Amino acid sequence: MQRFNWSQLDSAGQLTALARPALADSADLAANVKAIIAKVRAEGDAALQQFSQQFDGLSDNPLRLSEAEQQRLLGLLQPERKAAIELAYDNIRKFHAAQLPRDIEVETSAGVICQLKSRPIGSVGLYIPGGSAPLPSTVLMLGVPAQLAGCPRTVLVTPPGKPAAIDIAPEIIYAANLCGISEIYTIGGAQAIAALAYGTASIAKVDKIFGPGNRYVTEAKQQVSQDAKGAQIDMPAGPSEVLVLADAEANPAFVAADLLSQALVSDSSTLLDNVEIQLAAQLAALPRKEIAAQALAHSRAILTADLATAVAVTNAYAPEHLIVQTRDASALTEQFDSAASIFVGAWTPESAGDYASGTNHVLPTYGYSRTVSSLSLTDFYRRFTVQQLSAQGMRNIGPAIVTLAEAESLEAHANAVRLRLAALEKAGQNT
Ligand code: HSO
Repeated sequence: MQRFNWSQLDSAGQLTALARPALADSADLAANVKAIIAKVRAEGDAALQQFSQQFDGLSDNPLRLSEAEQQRLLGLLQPERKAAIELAYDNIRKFHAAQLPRDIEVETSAGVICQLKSRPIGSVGLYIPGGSAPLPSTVLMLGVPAQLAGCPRTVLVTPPGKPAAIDIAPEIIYAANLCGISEIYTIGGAQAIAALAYGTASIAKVDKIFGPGNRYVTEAKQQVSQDAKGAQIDMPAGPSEVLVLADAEANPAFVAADLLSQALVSDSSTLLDNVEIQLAAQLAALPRKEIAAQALAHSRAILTADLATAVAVTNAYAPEHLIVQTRDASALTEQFDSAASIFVGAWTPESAGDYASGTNHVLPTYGYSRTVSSLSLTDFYRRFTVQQLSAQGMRNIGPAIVTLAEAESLEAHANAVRLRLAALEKAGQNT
C-alpha cells in the first residue's frame, strides 16, 4: 500500500493521492469491438457461431439453452447454494419492491392536468459473466428488479463454460428461474452485446442491456448505446473499488479484510500500521493471492489530521463502495455526499451488499457516483408525461405560451395556440 499524509500534500499531491489508475488505452479495443458488432449485424447467427468457435472452442453452439439442458444442470446444484440464493433473492426482492414508482397527477393551473407515469421497459437483456467466475448474485441484482417491474421479456446471456461445453453454472440457471427468466443464451463477449442490441434470427433484439463484463463487453455496451438503432444500457462500468474510512477504534483485521481492494482513509496512524500487518497475513491466506497482491499494489492509505478531513477526502474520491468503521458510524453517514453504496459499522462488510443484504450491487465506479445513481427498480421503467388542457386551461395559459413562443421566434408554436384562443373567443362571442 502506498501511504500519504494528507496535511503534508499540496493540492496537486492530493489529486494524485485520489487519482484512479488510468483506464487502458482503448483505440485498438474500440476498433476490434466495432468489427465484432458489424459482423454480428451483417451475418447474425453465423457470426455468433464463428465467434463461439474462436473464443469458446465450441463447434456447434445451440445458442439457446434448452429447457432439458437447464433441468440437467439444475440437478447438479448443491442444496446449500440453492438455499443461499433463495435467501438473497428474498432480501433483494423486499428492498426493491419498496421502490415501486408511483404515477402522479398535478393540476398546475386551473384546467391544466399534468401526469408522470412509469411503465416497464418492453424487453431487457441481462449480461452475466461466466467462465471461471460466474456471477449468480448479479443474476439476482438484475433479474429481481426486471421481474418486479414486470418487463414483458427478460433474456439472459452468459458465456458457455470451457473447455468446449455448455456447462453454464447451475447457480446462474437457478437464480434466473427464480426471477422468472427461462430465455437463456450461451453467448458472451462483445458478440453477445451485439446480438442483444440488434437481434439475430435466433435472438430477438432487446431495448436495454444491463450487467457487468470485461473490457470488450463494456466497450460494446458503450458503442451500441450510442446508436439509436442499438440499445440503451444501465450505466458506465469500470473496475470495482472500495474506500474504507476507519478511526482508531476500528478492528484492523476487519478493515484489512474489507480493504483487499483499494483505499483506506484514517485519522489514526496506529490503525494504518495495524492494518498493514493484518493485510500481509490475510493476503498470504487468499487462494487468488497474486491477483489480490496486484490490486493492493495500487491501493493507498491516507492519513488525515482529523475525522472531518477524512470525510472530505472520502467525498472528493466518490467511491463505488464506502465502508465506515468509526465510533459513531451511523451518525457520520449523513455527511457523505458522493459514495454509491455505504456500509455502516463493524458488522457490515461490502460482501453484505454484494450478495444478500438486499441492496443492489450494480453501482457506478470511477467517480461517476457523484451524479450517477446505484441501479434500482426505476432503471427497468421508462418514465413519460401526459398533459391535458381543457378549454379553460387553454384560456389560462395560452397567452403566456404565445408570448414565450414569440420571444423564441417560433411562429408555428405560437400559431398552434393563437388559433385555438381565437376559436375559443369566437365560441365565447356566439354564446
Ligand atoms: N462487488 C462487485 C459486484 C459483485 N459482488 C459480484 C459479488 N459478485 C461490484 O460491485
